[in-house]
Amino acid sequence: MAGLSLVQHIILEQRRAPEASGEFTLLLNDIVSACKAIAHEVNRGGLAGNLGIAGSENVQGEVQKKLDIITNDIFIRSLEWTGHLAAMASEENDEIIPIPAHYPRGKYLICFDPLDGSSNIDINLSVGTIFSVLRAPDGIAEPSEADFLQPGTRQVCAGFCVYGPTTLMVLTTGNGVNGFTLDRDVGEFILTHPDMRIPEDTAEFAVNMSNRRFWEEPVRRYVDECMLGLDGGREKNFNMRWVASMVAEVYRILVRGGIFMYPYDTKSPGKGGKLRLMYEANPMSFIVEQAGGASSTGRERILDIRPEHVHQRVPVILGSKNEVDRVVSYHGQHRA
Ligand code: P6P
Repeated sequence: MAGLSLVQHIILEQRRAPEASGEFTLLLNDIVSACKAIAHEVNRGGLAGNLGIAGSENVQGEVQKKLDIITNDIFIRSLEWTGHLAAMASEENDEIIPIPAHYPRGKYLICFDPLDGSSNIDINLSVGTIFSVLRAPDGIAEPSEADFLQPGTRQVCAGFCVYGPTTLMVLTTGNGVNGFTLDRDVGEFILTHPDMRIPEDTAEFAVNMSNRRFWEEPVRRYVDECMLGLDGGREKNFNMRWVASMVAEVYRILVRGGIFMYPYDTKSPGKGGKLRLMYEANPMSFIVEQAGGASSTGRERILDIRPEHVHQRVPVILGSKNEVDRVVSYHGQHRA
């Protein structure tokens, strides 16, 4: 019920799972603490000298912002000592992050993007943290990359924190999706958006139109029809949004519906897409499906993909079910 703190909500959920050991609850609490610390650094911005580039590149070959590094360190330091994780994987780290030998290990793995949309930092637009929790294989003291390569259907939890006008945590553990707003006066996330549901229909699409010439035909057809609306055979006119921050786009879709696309494009053909499967597409797909939406590459359900490496990229088409289904049907027709 609305007004519960996130911790209270997690504990009540734990009580519904009689086999729960409580370790997962403690891990979630540690993730929440990390996101609170990140929210503080993001909101400090220029006051703490946190803006601008760090003068380095990450494994993706992307220029790192100072806050990319700061938030990555916060997430790792907040979780490595807790004894709930067997290893971590971060967008900012090429290799799997082991738990230091002097800390106990736990039974979970976490994949995370510490600051998604960080190109928005210097222009004061919303950014966020995305995380995905998997079970570590039993009896593995030092998990390797291969132990992370589980399909998205094996996630035990997925969530994101969006640092915007308010700081909001969205969470699913497989029993629906709940949104929590950070009450800075008491330092707690409070349940403000219980049981979030995505409307099956929408009149709002989100895509980076500057890539149109690089898309495959089914995506071009779908977007062109949205642009034409009633003049192009669709039953309504459409509106468009593009924030260049996936957390902000997905949150908007959870609140009022919509379709978000970062489809395959020939701009970087070898990459297989822009967004990363393990710590962007999979957690967001778990959340979207739990809220009644759909998430596909255009050719397959994202949660069914068997990962090949931890930084793998995939095309992403997610949001209101009937619109995602339409894009998928166009891919099928195009193949025929
Ligand atoms: P573009 C942010 O870098 C991100 O990974 C997503 O959050 C966002 O949706 C997308 O890339 C923006 O990409 O090419 O429009 O800058």
